[in-house]
Amino acid sequence: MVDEMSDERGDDMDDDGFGTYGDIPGGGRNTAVVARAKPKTKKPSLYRVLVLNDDYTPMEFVVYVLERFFNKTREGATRIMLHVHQSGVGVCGIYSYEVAETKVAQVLDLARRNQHPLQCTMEKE
Ligand code: TYC
Repeated sequence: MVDEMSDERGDDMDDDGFGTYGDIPGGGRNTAVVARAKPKTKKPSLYRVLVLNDDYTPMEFVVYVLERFFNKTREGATRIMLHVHQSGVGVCGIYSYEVAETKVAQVLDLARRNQHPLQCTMEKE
């Protein structure tokens, strides 16, 4: 058991070299704390939300999903839907992890409740 007030050598020397005021910021010396000039920030990773083609989901339902959850115009939504229909997959939008996750869940929930097999997923950009 090491007493808080003593050190490993068991003597009573204050080892920080700054006298007996080690608990005071700056150790009692005339010091100042300078903030970083540029705070370190991290851009959030982005995720693509993808919709997949299938043989059964009605085109109109996919267009509706793109309008409702991805804020597409009727024209934009139709273009994406047709691209997915022809190529197999398409990007609905690009979001932070949490937003992408929510949108995927909303699409899958609406599709399930309407008994459509529409699949939606996300991938890191
Ligand atoms: N292939 C579907 C059909 O012919 C339409 C469709 C388009 C389905 C896009 C899903 O993500 C999709 N009814």
